[in-house]
Amino acid sequence: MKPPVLLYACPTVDQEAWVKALSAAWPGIDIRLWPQTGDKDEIDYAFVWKQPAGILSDLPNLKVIFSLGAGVEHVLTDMTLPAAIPLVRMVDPTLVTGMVEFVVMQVLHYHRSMPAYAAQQRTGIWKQLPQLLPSERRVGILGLGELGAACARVLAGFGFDVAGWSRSAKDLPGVRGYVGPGQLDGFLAQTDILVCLLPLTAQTRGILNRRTLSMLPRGSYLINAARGGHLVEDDLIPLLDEGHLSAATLDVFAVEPLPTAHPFWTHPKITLVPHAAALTHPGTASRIVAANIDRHRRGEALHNLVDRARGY
Ligand code: NDP
Ligand code: OXD
Repeated sequence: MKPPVLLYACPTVDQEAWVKALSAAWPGIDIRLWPQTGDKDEIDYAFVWKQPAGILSDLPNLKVIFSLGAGVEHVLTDMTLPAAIPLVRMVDPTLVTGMVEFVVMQVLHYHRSMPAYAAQQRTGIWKQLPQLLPSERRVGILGLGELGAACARVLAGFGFDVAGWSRSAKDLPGVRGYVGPGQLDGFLAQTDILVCLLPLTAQTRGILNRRTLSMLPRGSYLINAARGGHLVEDDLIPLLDEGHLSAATLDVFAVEPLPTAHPFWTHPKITLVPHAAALTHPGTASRIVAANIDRHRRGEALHNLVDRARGY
């Protein structure tokens, strides 16, 4: 069998590391770097991140689309995407570990009053603040999938009072489950630190807005490591300025890179990270893509298929 031909179409990602890793994962793979596609009839697979719209619609022998990321809204926004071609998202233990590290780091940062200590340091104040037990801090995670569930497990292991919200019911030890739109407000009302790890879909776009964030108890915290489209950006700063929210960590934004004049850059209660909560690692992820290509070529079922109707 001839080696697979893979179209690499990730214009905003450094291609050198990926070409090296994909070539190591599948020696002999024929990688075409978009826009240099060569003969389009030869392309079997596409590997994409924010690919320009339309570029996958005229590849007559395209068999599978692989997303570099766990989230796939960046692929699905292309209305010309061939409906019958399977779409596979990134599920990689390395990505999960990265997200767990990031979320736990931010939860601990707020739990242990680090913003308040930093403010005290700036003004030379020596004062010990009350130290809550983890069991006295309620962490609520929106989305209990690969990433949310892993974060929930580790936070529960620290002894936090953990709850999660998902579309279908879960049974995670030490994690109180809330399901569907009807239980969202109840979930929010009992959350001191809210972590968003939802996929961006028609149902979840704008879910972090003035109404929902106002349901959180006064003084709570927000960590958004999912997508910028989950947050109604104009609603956040008034809630921070009024003190309803104590602080927010934002890894993702409606427009990325975040425009230089955006008020989030300088707001004292916002910790800002450039979509780096969990980066897909070329080495491990390429092996996962290669294993899936292998499966497909053997006629076996693909792993991590996206349900296009659900949007994730
Ligand atoms: P999964 O698909 O594994 O999990 C998604 C979770 O969200 C599931 O528990 C699902 O519920 C729940 N969910 C989806 N829609 C709804 C809804 N309408 N109401 C309630 N719950 C809902 O995704 P991952 O955990 O792998 O990734 C989550 C997101 O994290 C990605 O889509 C991506 O946007 C973001 N991400 C961000 C990164 C970063 O660096 N900032 C890195 C990687 C991912 P159910 O289980 O019932 O289906
Ligand atoms: C992802 C991401 O979806 O990096 O994996 O945001």
